Amino acid sequence: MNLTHTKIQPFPHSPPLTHPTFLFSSRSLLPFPRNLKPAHVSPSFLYKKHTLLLYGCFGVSRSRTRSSVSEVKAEQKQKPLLVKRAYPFDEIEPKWQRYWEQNRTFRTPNDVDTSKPKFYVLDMFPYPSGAGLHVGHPLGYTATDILARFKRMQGYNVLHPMGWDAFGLPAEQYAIETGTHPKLTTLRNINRFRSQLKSLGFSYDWEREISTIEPQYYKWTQWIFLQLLKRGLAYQAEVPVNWCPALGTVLANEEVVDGVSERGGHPVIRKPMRQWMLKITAYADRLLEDLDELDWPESIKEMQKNWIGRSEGAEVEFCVLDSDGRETDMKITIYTTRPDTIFGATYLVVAPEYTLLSSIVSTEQRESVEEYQDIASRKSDLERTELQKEKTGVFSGCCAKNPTSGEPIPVWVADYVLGSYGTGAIMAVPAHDACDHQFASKFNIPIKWVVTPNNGSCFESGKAYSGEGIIVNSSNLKVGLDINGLSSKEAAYRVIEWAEKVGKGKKKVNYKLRDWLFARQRYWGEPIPVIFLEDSGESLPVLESELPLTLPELDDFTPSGTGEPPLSKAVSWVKTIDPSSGKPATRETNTMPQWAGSCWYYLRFMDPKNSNELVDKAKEKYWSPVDVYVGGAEHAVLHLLYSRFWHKVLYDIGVVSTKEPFKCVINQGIILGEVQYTACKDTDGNYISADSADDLGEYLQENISEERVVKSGEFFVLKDSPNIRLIARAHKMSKSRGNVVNPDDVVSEYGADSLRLYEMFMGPFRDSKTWNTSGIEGVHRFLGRTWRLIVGSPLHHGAFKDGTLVTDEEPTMEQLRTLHKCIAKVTEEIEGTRFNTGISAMMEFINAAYKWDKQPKAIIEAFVLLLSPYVPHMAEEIWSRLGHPDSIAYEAFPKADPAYLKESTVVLPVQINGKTRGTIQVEKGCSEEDAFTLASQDEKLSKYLNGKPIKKRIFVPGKILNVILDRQNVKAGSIQ
Ligand code: ANZ
Repeated sequence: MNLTHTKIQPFPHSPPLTHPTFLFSSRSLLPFPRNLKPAHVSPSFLYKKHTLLLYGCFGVSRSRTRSSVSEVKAEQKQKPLLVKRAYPFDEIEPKWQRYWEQNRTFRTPNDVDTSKPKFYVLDMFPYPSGAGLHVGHPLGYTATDILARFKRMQGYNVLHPMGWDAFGLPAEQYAIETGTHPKLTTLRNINRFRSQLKSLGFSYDWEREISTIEPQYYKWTQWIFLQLLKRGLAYQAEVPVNWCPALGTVLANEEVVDGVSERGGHPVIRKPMRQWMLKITAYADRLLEDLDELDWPESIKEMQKNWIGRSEGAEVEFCVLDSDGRETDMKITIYTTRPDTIFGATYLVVAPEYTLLSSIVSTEQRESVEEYQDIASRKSDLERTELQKEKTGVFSGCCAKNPTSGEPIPVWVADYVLGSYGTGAIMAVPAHDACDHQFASKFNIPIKWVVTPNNGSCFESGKAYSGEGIIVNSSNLKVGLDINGLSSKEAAYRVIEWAEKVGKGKKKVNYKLRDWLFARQRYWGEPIPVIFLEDSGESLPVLESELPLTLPELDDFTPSGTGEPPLSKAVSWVKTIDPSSGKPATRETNTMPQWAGSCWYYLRFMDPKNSNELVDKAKEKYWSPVDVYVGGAEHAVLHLLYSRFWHKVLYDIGVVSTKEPFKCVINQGIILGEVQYTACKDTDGNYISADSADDLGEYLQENISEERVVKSGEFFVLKDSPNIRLIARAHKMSKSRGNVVNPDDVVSEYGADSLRLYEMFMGPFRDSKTWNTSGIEGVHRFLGRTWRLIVGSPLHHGAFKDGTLVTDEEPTMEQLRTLHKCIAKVTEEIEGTRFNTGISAMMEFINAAYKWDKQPKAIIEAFVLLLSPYVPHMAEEIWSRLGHPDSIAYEAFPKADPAYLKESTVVLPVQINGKTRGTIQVEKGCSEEDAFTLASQDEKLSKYLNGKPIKKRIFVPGKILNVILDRQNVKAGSIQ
């Protein structure tokens, strides 16, 4: 059992959970070759496995932890409400939302004053799923909203839009099941999402709302496709897809689990089909190089680098031998990153789909090879390349010649080599590669050591040594190559030089990045604007003037059963005429993948209604790039890589002015469900402590209700058996676990401001955190306290007062200092996106203010301004009660005055005749005379000074006061 110890301080003194550790297995991102690296972790996989396991826990009130707010509600029907409405959020929130809407408060005008600085802050726009908003959504959205509001108050022109990534599979699947048009389902979901977002008070400019399914939007998605086509960056190719014969449809990778369809469990095979591809590989180097200048999380940059997977090596030709061992004209070209090991290549492997395979395979071996190819076609690349999987393969019946050693070596067919990487063929060096070693050991192929470790250590028998070192057993004077004694690096260089000289190979850079498969056999996507002439089959682009090419209406969304996309059923739409030749033609029936619309939406927000251009040049120049882009880590690779690719193409054709679309990307952590407790039991049903369960080998688990749990030190234990430690676990929220928290419920019970503030206070923005009902009660109480401080306590019958309690008094020095300290901290923390610690500073302010007998208006006003990006409804309400007729949204954010930040007094050591006799507290600019007077009045020091003749005073301002007494005139012993 893998348990993680996490020390966490309880809420609310400090934000909970700082560095959680997740349990996940790694898997490769791409169909990788053999050297799977641990960094290759699929982000989506991370999310699937999101479970947080801990002994110690955080912020969990013993009395209240429930799996959902609805459950809390159900319980509250039986018992009186624990938390009363701390302030009238249910009245003020809808009131201010209406105000903002009616006054178009957050509209960013088309003609902004471009002499002012700009701030473009963007959320990754959501797919409007049928489930509505999840509490995970407001986490990122609140953060961007705080930034947007903060920057507006600092005088920036802010662009803060929202839209919908609205094409997608679920709506189409729902359409197949129910016959409801995907557009209807999608629009319904959009409406729900929009009203949920509005209920949270986000300051989006709703007049810029866009949706990828609107023809006026996808007109430009299609236009970009035509530009790619024009430049040879879109092309057609036969590509293997996941074909499910039983369902008669092509499936997306995520719809295939362990070789069968996710729905129905039918076998899925890989079948070549005509597809549209985008040549992202042409941009591989630029996508890699330009990463360096981005202010993105290092982890994302690393994932993108791994995904692009640049490797330097060589291609070398191995000559195929006939059955008599004579050289033929056929060559097998391999790709290797270790040319230094070439003398150790004791066999070749070609992928089952290697194009030349059928021409080299011997008659005797043909049947077994074909059988093997068939089995391999049913496996995913991932299954094939798993390091732990036992290697399989068949002999092709033919041999090739190692060009360096001159020895004949067998050619095998094995699925651990992929047809899609390098050349689809490798030289296998079993002494120095783990996969080759496993394979050679299984099939009794010779293993030849050609690299010795630099440290002189011996090889571990039964294992490959894959490191670099000094070359041995690598000389053949007949071919003019001797690399013995060289380092791996020098040897690799020498081998490439030799291969180039004798015409048997060359240096080669390879990328793992593949061209982007851009066609889907689906209805609910953007039509690809291409037609095919009926007579010649030639493909032609639809004229730009004919865009948008709209999606035809369809009643039957079921797959055709032949692999033809559903759009082929729209017969009258499919049949068309080529406008330039007048010849009959048919339309492309594949549609674009969901990634297409999200590749460039950030540009459209700059100019959403433009019908002549994708985006107006001047507007693009002003608003680009996006300054802060916030979203989930699951988009670390695909979305962010695809949009960078399109952006670079648009840059090359002069549509955009920056090389990169997103200056700064931030991933918010995910929110896990409430903590659940489990006890371990032995097979007789006795409880055993979680820390000793592993020793048992086999044990049972039982869920424990929170009432039976108590915290003991860092751990959770059974209340009635404190020696039994429990496992405390937080899982990803999911319907099946019943731990989903619905934001609507939280808003109706505590208000949107409480939800916003809680999500920001849960912990560091980028970390994952667990939901905790008592935590939201905590922030709600804080808001209630704030309200009571400024407005006053509720009247005895529960109603809330009008007006405020502030006074017109001049603030005291202490009040000014407290305020300016808070301003400085809140400003610094918003700028550093450390929202949780900014909130702590505001909580400290309120604690301090409760000790004052008067609340001067000047102080409270500034505080309300600080609060407003976080809890805008409450801030607007108090602001208007303070006598301001306009919204708080464009008021200047307070600036901390350094004069109030400095500590004003210093502790000054006082020496008498060179000996420190005490200290005095003085104002910073205090004069020598004042310091001396204070010292003479000090109880301790006075007895040394009073009435004594003074010879000299040495005063260093702020540092020391030294008094030298006139010893001749002092009676002996009087001052010792
Ligand atoms: C011989 C060798 C010896 C290799 C050795 C490695 C270690 P990266 O760095 O990922 O580019 N390879 C090449 N093409 C492959 C394919 N289509 N399927 C599976 N494996 C393939 O990896 C390049 C290395 O992966 C190449 O270097 C090749 O094995 C293997 F001690 O060649 B090497």
